[in-house]
Amino acid sequence: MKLEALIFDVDGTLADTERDGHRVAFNQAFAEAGLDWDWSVDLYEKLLAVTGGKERMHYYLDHFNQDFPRPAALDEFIAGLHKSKTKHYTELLGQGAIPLRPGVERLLNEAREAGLRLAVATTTTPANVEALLVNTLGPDSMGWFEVIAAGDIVPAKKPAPDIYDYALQAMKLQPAQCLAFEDSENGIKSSMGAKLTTIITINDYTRDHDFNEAALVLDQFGEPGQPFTVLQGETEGEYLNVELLRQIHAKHHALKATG
Ligand code: XBP
Ligand code: MG
Repeated sequence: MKLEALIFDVDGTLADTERDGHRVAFNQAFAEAGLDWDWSVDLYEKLLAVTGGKERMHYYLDHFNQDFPRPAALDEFIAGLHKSKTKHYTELLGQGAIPLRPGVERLLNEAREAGLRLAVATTTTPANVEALLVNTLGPDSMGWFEVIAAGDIVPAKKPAPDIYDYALQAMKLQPAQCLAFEDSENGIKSSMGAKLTTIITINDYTRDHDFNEAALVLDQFGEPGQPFTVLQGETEGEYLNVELLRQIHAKHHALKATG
């Protein structure tokens, strides 16, 4: 089967958004609401076990702040905080706080030139995807992606496969026609659940995650003169480009066919 499309996770994969973006915005929303909740870099690593900002706040209360007197309408309270967090997050990105990771812009451009179809599959809120893309790649970049599957569009967030299944269905593609790009264990559980060959680029929060099922684990996409380091699997080349992606895709499917 021919490689037709690339499906990208956003947070951690396209950009290192968690520590200096989402985490900071959560803390700004908490302070603005008069709460003394403070999500440190270390605590946030534990909280990342749960995807989705609203879900993450529930998890925080259940496991790390059980004494907090919960309002009767807890879901509405959390939804209000989350709305404020999204406002702070998109403002941060509007200030150019978070760049794309190395090789991301180049690879997206090369893929477009080669006629590969592009999609996003993420648990983050749609406004956050737009803020990242528009502020790093320009106002037209939302249109580069045929499908932006994001946030509450499916009720079951990663590690459930639903968000990838949604993107595949919207593009009318089989998983074997695509490659997925992820950075985390919840992410690869989701993409592999949707039967997608997955390439991982790790970051500081995810370097110790289990990526056993990945086709390849790299430290970054890489750039000419700034090669990636291969952490798991085998590949040629120094940076991800369309030719290398086609090779990885073909090799993986040949391996699968021989069992
Ligand atoms: C990303 C997430 C998101 C962001 C916060 O995970 O879990 O929840 O941390 O975004 P992935 P929201 O990269 O696996 O998609 O607050 O908008 O949910
Ligand atoms: Mg991610």
